[in-house]
Amino acid sequence: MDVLRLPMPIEIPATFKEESGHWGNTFDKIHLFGLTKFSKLVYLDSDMIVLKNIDVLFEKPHLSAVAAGQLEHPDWTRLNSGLMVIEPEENLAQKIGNLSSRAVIEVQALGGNKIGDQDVINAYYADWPDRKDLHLDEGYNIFFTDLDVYIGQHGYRTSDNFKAGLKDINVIHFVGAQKPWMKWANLKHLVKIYKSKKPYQLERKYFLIYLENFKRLTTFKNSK
Ligand SMILES: [Mn+2]
Repeated sequence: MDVLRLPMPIEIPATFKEESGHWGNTFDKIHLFGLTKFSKLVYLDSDMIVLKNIDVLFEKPHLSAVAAGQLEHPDWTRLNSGLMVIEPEENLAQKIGNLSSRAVIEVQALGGNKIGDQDVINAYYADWPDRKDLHLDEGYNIFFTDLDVYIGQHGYRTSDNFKAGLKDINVIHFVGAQKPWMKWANLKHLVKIYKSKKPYQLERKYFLIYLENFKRLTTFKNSK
């Protein structure tokens, strides 16, 4: 496995440094745009599971990504940086990083007090919402909390529940501050869905699939 050491970290804007919590750790993601060692990258967050072969993404143009959650929230038009097709360019990471002050203004205008890499990338690619040619199907970045509604109401399917004419769920994204690999995650998730009024059967099912695979991987590592 090839490990690339990061150059200088990209600093999170001081205005939001205290408030940004786990998002404050995401700014290094911007360095992906400068990895000119590669002509094209398909980036995936580590809080995702891939259910189907997604090699086809290497045929997609720079900044292909998903406006994740848009079918449920029509005003969510910006790209989600959990999965992105990137063609790195010299100095591009720096140029994007330089827009963090504009991102701060945009986030404040929307009443937010947290900032992440995604806000900066969206500030740089401000025309992305109108670039329909870059919008991947939502099946490439589905929030685990939306699984029940996407399968129940928006025409999606998983491979173990094959129905003709439906759209594939290729990648599930475990968004939020509570990640499945954290301590007490399983218990906390149970409590959360127990209190929730929403359907949660598939959300729970895939949360457990993540845990199972995670356990398998860590057992493998420890046995070596
Ligand atoms: Mn993520």
